[in-house]
Amino acid sequence: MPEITTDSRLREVHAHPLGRDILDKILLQVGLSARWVDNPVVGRVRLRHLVRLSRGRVDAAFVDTLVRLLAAHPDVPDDSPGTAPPAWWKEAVFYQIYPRSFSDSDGDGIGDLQGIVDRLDHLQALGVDALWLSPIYDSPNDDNGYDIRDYRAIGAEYGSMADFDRLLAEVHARGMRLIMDLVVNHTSDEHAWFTAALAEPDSPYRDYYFLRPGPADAVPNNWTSFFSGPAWRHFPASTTGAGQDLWAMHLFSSKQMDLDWSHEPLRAEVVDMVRWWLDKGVDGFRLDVVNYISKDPGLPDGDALVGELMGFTGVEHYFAGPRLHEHLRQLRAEAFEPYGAVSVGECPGIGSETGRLLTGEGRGELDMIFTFDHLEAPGKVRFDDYRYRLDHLRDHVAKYQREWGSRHQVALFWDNHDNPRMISKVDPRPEHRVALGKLLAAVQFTVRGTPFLFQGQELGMVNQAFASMAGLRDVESLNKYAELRAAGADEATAFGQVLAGTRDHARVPVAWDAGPHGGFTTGEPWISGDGDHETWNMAAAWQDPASVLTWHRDLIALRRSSPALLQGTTEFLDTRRGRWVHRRTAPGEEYLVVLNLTDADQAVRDPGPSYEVVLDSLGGPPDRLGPYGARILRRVGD
Ligand code: TEU
Repeated sequence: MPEITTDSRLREVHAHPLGRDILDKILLQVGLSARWVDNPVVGRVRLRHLVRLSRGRVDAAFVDTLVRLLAAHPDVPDDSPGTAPPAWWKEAVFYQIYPRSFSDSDGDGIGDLQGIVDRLDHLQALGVDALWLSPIYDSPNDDNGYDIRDYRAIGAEYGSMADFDRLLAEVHARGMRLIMDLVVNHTSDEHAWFTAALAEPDSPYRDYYFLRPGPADAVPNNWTSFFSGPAWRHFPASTTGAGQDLWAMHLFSSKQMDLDWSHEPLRAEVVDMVRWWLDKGVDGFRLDVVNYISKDPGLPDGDALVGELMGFTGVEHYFAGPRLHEHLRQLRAEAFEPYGAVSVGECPGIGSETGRLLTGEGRGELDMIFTFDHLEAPGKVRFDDYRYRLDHLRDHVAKYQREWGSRHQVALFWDNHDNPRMISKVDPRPEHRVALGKLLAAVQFTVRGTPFLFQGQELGMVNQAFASMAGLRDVESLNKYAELRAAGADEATAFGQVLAGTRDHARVPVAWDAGPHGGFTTGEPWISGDGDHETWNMAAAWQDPASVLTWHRDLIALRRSSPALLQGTTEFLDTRRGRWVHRRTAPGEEYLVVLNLTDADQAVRDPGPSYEVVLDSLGGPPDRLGPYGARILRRVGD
C-alpha cells in the first residue's frame, strides 16, 4: 500500500482500505453516493488542495489527521478464499437477550437469569443455536449494566452466580451455546479500580484510566460524549486523595470511565477476567465498542469538521486507534484462542475494508464484527424522524455479500438494544407489520452470514408509543432531552426528537402472553410498553401458523437444512428501486429470494415451473408480490 501524504490524490486515499472506509462514511453522513469519488475530476484532487478548494471547511488539521490515521493502518485485507474448516459460529443463529426486559421470575419487575431458564424451551423451539446476554454483571445500572462495577459478580437483580451456572448448564444441555457481553472500553466509576485510582495518587490503578490533573475550567480536550456533553468529568480536589483537581475521560455516560489500554497491567487484568469466565464454560463474548479501546497518544483535540460530520468531536482519535490490531491480537492469543472461544466485536464507525482487517481468517483478531452503516439512511442519524428505505439495506447487504468472501464472516443484525425497531423505521403502519417482520427475516436468514436475532424480533415487536419522557429510562435519551431543552427546544419538540431515536423502543419487556404486562412480570415492570401484548404475544404467535414467529421458526429450520443458504454463493439478480431478488447456490441446490421493498403490489418475474415455492409471506400468483411481500423458492427442475 503506497504511503499516503498530503500530496496524495483522493483516488489514492480511496484505494487505501481505511481511506476508502473514511471517505465512504463521510459521503454516507452527508447523503452523497460513494460513487462520488469515482468521478475522475474528484479523484485527481490532492489532499493538500482540499483546504483551498473547500474554502477552509476542510482544514490542515483534518488532512494531517487523515494522513496519520492511514499511516497507522497500512495493512490490506486478504480476500483469498478461506481455508479454515466451517466453524460453529458461521452456521449458528444467535439470539440477543437484554436480560432486564426478557423474563422476570421473582416479581421485582426486572428480568432475571431464572426467567431466561424458564424461556429456554421457547428459544429451542424457535431453533436458535446460541444466546448473547447483554451485561448481567454487578452494576449501578447507569447504562443498564454497560457500566460494570465487578466483572466477576452477577448483578443481584439478575440472581446469583449459582443461577448463572445453572443457566449455562441448561443452555449446554440443550446443545446451545452462550456468549457474554465484554465491556472493557470502560468501567463504572464505582468499580474498585476507579475508586482506588481517584483516592490514592500513587495507586497502581491510576494508570488504568485517563486521569488528568487540572482545574474545572481547563478540560483536557474538546472530545464530546456519545451521551451528550464533554467526554470528561471533573473531580474537585476535595474528592480526590491527592487534594488535586482531576479530570477523567468518559466517551459514554459520566459514570462510565474509559480504560487506558496502552497500560499493560490493565490489558493483563482483562485477559485474566476473560479466562475466568471461559474457565466457567462460556462460549465466547460480544465485545462492546471494542474498536474504541486504542486512543491516539496525547489525546489531541478533535477536528471541528469531523465533529460536525460525525456528530461527535474527537471520534477520529479513537474509532480505529494506532494499537487497535495489536491489542486485539493479544486478547485473542492470550484469552480467546486457547479456549476456542468466539469473539464478535461491536465496531461503530468501522466500514467494510477495516472490518475485513479486524475479522479476516488468519489475522488473529476477531471472528466477526457488528458494523452499523446499514442502520440509517444516507444523511440521516438515529434521532431523525424519517422513513427508512429498504433499498439502502439492499445496497448495503449486497456490498458486504460482494466484498466479504469465505475468509470473512458477516454478522447480520437489524434490531438490537441500541436502536428503534427496524419494522417501525421502514413503515409504522400496523397493516404492514407482519409482512415487514417476515421480509426482514427473509433477508436475515437467506443471505450469507451469521444472523443475530434480537429478542422480540421473532414476534414482530415495534416501536412504542411512549406518551412522555416519564416513560423513558435510557441514560442516552434522558441526557439528550436535557441537552435539547438547554439549547432552547420546547418540551414537545425535544421529546419528539428523542422519541424518534430512543433506545427504549427496543428495551420494553417481551410479551409472553395476553396477561398483565404480557406475562413478563407479576410485579411492576421497570419500563412499560404501550400495551399491545393482548394481541401481540409469544403464546398467541405460537398458535398462529401465519405469525412472524412461525415464519422465523420455519426460516431458521430451512437455513439449517441448506448448504446453499449456509455457505453457498450469493448473486443479486434484481436491485432496481423497490426490488430485491437474490439467488443462493451450492452443488445441487438453488434458492431464489424475491422481495417487494414497497408498500404497493408489484409485478415480478414468474420464475417458471423449475421452481417451487417454499415460503411465501402473502401468497398470490407467481408473477405478482403484495406489499412488502417475501417469497422463497427452491429449484426443482432443469
Ligand atoms: O453501544 C455503543 C454504540 O455504538 C451505541 O451506544 C451508540 O454509540 C449510541 O447509541 C450513540 O449512537 C455500546 C452498547 O451496545 C450500548 O448499549 C452502551 O450504551 C454503549 O456501548 C456504552 O457501553
